[in-house]
Parts: sequence; C-alpha cells; structure tokens
Amino acid sequence: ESSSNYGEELEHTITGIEPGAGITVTTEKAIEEYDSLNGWTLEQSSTAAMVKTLEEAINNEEPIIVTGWNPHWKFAKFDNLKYLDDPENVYGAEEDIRTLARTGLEDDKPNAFKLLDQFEWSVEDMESIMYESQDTGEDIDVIAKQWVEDNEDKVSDWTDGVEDVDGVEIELVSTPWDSERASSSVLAEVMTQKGFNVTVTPVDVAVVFESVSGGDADATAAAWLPLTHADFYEDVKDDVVDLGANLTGAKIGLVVPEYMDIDSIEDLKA
Ligand code: PBE
Repeated sequence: ESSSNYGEELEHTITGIEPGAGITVTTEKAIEEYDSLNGWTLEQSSTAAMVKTLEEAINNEEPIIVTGWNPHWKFAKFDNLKYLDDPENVYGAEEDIRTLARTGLEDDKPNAFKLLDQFEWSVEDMESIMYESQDTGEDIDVIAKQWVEDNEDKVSDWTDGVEDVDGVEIELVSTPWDSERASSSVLAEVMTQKGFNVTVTPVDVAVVFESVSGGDADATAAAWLPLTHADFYEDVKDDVVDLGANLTGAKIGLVVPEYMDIDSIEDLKA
C-alpha cells in the first residue's frame, strides 16, 4: 500500500515558491510529464510562505509536498525531509551553480574577470553561511564578511594573480534566495577588498540572464545549470561567457517529510 490518497488529502496541490524561479518552471514540466501528477497544481507563493507551510505540516505530522532544493537550511532545520525519486529525470541529477560574465568583460576589466573566473567553493562552505544566519538571525551579508575573514586560504586562491584596482565599478546581478545572497555577499566582499566598487542587484531569474547577455550587468554567480535555469540560459547562451561552476552538487526536486509512505513521484495518484 504505497500511494494512500495524498492527492485528495492535499487537494492535489504542490506547495511552491516564487513564480519567477527555475524550480517553478521545472515543476510545471513535471506536472505535464507524470501521469501521477495529472490534475495536480503548483501553488506559487514565496520561499518564506513555503517554509512556513512546511513547518506547520511537520508540526502536525500532516502530508505536504514542496518544491525543494540544496543548498538550503530546511534540510538541517527539519531533519526528516526526503526527495521523491524522479524516474523521468525531469529535475535532473546534481547540477552546478555557474558564473556567467558579459561579453567583453575580460577585455574591459581583466582583474574582475580573473577573480570571477577563479571563484569556487563547496556546498558546505555556502551552507555554513546560510545555517549560521538562520541560527543567529544575523544578516547573511554580515556572516559572509566574517566567512571571508575566516577563510583566507580559499580566498587567496580566488585572488591569485588579481591586481588591486582603484574603484573599478562592478555590477553583479543575483537572485533573492539565501544561497545566492551568500555567494554574492562573499564575492562582493572579496572584490571590495581588491579595490572594486561593487553593486549587487537581486532580480528575477529571467532578468539575471537578460542583463548579463545584454551587457547591463557585468556578471552573475547565480546560474543553476544545466537544468534549473535551462530555458533562460538557452535564449542567451551565445551572448554570455560561461566561467564554469563556482559550486557543484546543487539539487532541486519535490520534497516531502519522511513519514509520508511514498518514495517516488510515480507513487502519487492523479
Ligand atoms: N532556487 C534557489 C532557485 C535558484 C536558487 C533553486 C529556488 C530557482 O531558480 O529555482
């Protein structure tokens, strides 16, 4: 007896996040792809609302299905979450968070380009900032600055061969999620220490890709590829410079509490 009637109990609703997120687009694809999700809808709201709904369900041991991803602190805060298997591979396997630069940045601002190209860290690094912010209530920006101070070894690899500059302007675009607030804050701090005048603007995913490809922004460290942001990337890929992964091992999917007796998206019933 796997599939119970979670469909009825949940009124065939998946608890989602912001309409502009890559995971929202991907989940609409999953709903089309899986017979077991026939008739389900994705309720879009915000990450904060999703986490609140998840917390309430867990407190009451009620079923819930959310759109979830790593790195994120929800897996640490609620230690009983699992990804549903995705046999159709709609959400893909692990993916990268990549850095993209505008065409021409290498010629215009070679030291910025070099630093951005050398920026890379791990899931654990990023999570340490997110968890600490979550635990202490301190802003991610503040924790990120401290992280830079405490991790000279890593930072010195990123700045290897990068010359100090005198107020060169750098415009980074990013997304509003904690993961990208962490990476952008760390990058901004390191670049500021090298003498750059850094602006970070959080925008919708679509605007991240439009502004880097259009040259309005210099770069982003917020591209989840090859999958989560595939549609956005596909449109602009010939007009951006891909600097490769700044983090490997990111993941997205449908997430449920472990007490639900299903393991796969296919275990749901229409
Ligand atoms: N996320 C977190 C974003 C990117 C970072 C997975 C919610 C998304 O576009 O879906």
